[in-house]
Amino acid sequence: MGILFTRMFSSVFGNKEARILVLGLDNAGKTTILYRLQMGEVVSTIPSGQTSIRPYWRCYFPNTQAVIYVVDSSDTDRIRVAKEEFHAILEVYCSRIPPFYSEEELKGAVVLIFANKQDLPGALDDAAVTEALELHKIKSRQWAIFKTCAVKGEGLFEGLDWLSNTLKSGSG
Ligand SMILES: Nc1nc2c(ncn2[C@@H]2O[C@H](COP(=O)(O)OP(=O)(O)O)[C@@H](O)[C@H]2O)c(=O)[nH]1
Ligand SMILES: [Mg+2]
Repeated sequence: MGILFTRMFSSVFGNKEARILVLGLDNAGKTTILYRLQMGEVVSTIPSGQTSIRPYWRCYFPNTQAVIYVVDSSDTDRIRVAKEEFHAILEVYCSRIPPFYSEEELKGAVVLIFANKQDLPGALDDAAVTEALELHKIKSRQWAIFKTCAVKGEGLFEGLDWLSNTLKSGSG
């Protein structure tokens, strides 16, 4: 379900270290994206899939500045599951359960959504994914959605630019 990495490459993030959690259903394109971006340091891969492992994500959340949520925009059969997982993540992320959380740890966390696999026929566009994921329900957290095609590397840097600027502005 997720990949955690730190220290995104310098052209986007300067010398700053950022701790970022990449999440999404299996097959969404997470590994492809990280490979494409040649992310500095992939810290760990969280085993995918089952709802039962969801509690373990929490261990990765403290001091995470951003979540990148990757969606297979062509997988309309599972978009609803993707939505449920997404909101479950934000709920867990928002909750304040010692010893995992403090208000401080959560303050800066922003959310970048990649509407991936735009090259595939029938892929939902960014507006449709926004609707399907019910992104308007996100409260008091900065977010943005970008259309991507990870296999061609399209849209990824635009998304990371937004993330970088948002994190730099410190208002996330
Ligand atoms: N057509 C297309 N296929 C993609 C895209 N991104 C990833 N894939 C393919 O989707 C499959 C799953 O990708 P992967 O990165 O392993 O997904 P993960 O399970 O989220 O890590 C692989 O066969 C990728 O080549 C994309 O933008 N377009
Ligand atoms: Mg993977």
